[in-house]
Amino acid sequence: MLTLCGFAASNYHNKVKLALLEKGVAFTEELAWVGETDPAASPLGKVPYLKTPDGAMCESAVILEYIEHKYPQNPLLPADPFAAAKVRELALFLDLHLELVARNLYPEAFFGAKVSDSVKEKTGAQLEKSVAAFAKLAKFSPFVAGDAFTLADCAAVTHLPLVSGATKVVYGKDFLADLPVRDYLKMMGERPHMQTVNADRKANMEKMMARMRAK
Ligand SMILES: N[C@@H](CCC(=O)N[C@@H](CS)C(=O)NCC(=O)O)C(=O)O
Repeated sequence: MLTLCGFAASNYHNKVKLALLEKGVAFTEELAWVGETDPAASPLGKVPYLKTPDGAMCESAVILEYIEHKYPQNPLLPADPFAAAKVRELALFLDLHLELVARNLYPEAFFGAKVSDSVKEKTGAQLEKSVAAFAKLAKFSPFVAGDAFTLADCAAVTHLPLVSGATKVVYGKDFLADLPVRDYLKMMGERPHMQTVNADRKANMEKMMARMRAK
């Protein structure tokens, strides 16, 4: 049995959770807040991490690859190696060039802290380039990598709302406004497993905010 460790307000946790649900792989969840993680499983203290009968691993992209290899049912990657590489390319873009960059804005956008003007400037310039590049790769036809639900959707549906939200709050402009992201998220939000992920996210977000207020 697999155990997904982390917390449901985390976009990376939900990226993996959605993949497990869509593939129909049995798993349990174990609550691990930042600061309360298992250092042997996640040496950087990040979530999510996955406990398996063979041992634990961290990094959501690696976890998705493991799940895909181990449980081939309901594949989240095309069989053709080139098509699969294009899906991975998009998933990596979403993690590395969009989410990780936008993350610099989260303290101000979501947690009531301040981000310096120089960080805002650098992040804004980087995001403009990243979004333009992402627009060239993304298909939204109707899924982010084409006509099938893939692991790139697991990243897109969990990261894009944060990129939109953070840029809207910090710059007064949604950097993804020219892409069909709203329609895409609406369509994805109709998937039953996404509804589970979103309901758990909202409930956990309240707990996380209460924890932060108590500190
Ligand atoms: N590259 C990591 C990123 C995971 C990540 O940044 N998770 C956040 C929560 S959404 C976290 O654990 N932050 C705490 C930290 O970075 O110390 C992955 O793909 O799993």
